[in-house]
Amino acid sequence: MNYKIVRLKTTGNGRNTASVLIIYTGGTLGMAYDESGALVPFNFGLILEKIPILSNMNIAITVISFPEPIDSSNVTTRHWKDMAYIIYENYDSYDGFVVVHGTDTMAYSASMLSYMLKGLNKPVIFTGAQLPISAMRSDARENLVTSLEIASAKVNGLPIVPEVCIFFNHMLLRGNRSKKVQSIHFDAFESENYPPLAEAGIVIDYNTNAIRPYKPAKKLVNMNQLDNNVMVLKLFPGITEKILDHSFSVPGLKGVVLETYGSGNSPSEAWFMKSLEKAIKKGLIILNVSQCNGGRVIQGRYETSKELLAVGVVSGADMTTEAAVTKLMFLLGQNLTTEEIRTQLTQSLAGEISG
Ligand code: ASN
Repeated sequence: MNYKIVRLKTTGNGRNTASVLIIYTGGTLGMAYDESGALVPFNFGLILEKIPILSNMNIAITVISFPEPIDSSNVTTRHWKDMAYIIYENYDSYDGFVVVHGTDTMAYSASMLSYMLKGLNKPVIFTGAQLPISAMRSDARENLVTSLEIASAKVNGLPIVPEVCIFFNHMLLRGNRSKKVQSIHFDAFESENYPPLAEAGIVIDYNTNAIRPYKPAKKLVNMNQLDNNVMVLKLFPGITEKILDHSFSVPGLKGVVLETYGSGNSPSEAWFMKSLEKAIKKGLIILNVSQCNGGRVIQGRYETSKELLAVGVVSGADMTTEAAVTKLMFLLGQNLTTEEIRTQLTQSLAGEISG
């Protein structure tokens, strides 16, 4: 693929304490107004013109751009493979990575990368902005500058945050625990079921107890086999048998994330349970996550979820939908048996689920 690579001239060049690779995929952060007033992706290699302060950082910064920057609503499995490939190929040459990405699907991409980059021991910080970099009140500068600082932060020569995260509006969150919750305000992301990994105020205050520890001797493996024959089905009062049955019989469908109510509840009517049971017997994997942002699925807590357990629905516990659907695609791509996938769905691959 035809990536554009640009080394930025930072003052520290030669005396830099760390090196970071920025992977520019697109999104609002990297947009600027053209002559007609429309927002278009700008040449990210010229980022120093937009944020001159970057040149004062003691970090050697390299930018690699997707040939065609995308709005993150257009992200596909191919883009995840590209991101993972770029990190894998450049892994030994940099202390950390910043992925500039649109906010709309950032939580999906960060979740997927956390599974694909097995054995990761370096920071991979996703960031973006609610307002384009050229807008007067843009949040782009703060988000990008602090992400670079976090991606290069070390203590005793070891990275402070050796995992895939999202940095946005002063908060560093575990990527596979995050969710976009705001489309207007600057605090776009939340991680309801896991504490923030850091908060950036006058200093960056790291929550070391919550951060995945550095694992000596771990080697990075690029697990790039994915299978996207999956879907997310959100329950709503009034859902019909026909809709459910048809959804489960989509040719090639292998896995469904079922978004249930509250702590994992669903209608308990016979036709509903029969439809699930039939689908599971056919080999479909159905994973139960809650429509609530906080809390967890506890199958069997209420009468209305007891039967889900009995028919073989897998509990997604406190996983987000974003972490769940990407985990299904990831596990389905790994040549595992249905039973192995069902088991691994309930276990933590990269800190996405509580034990
Ligand atoms: N539509 C944009 C995107 O996700 C939204 C943003 O980045 N704020 O690419």
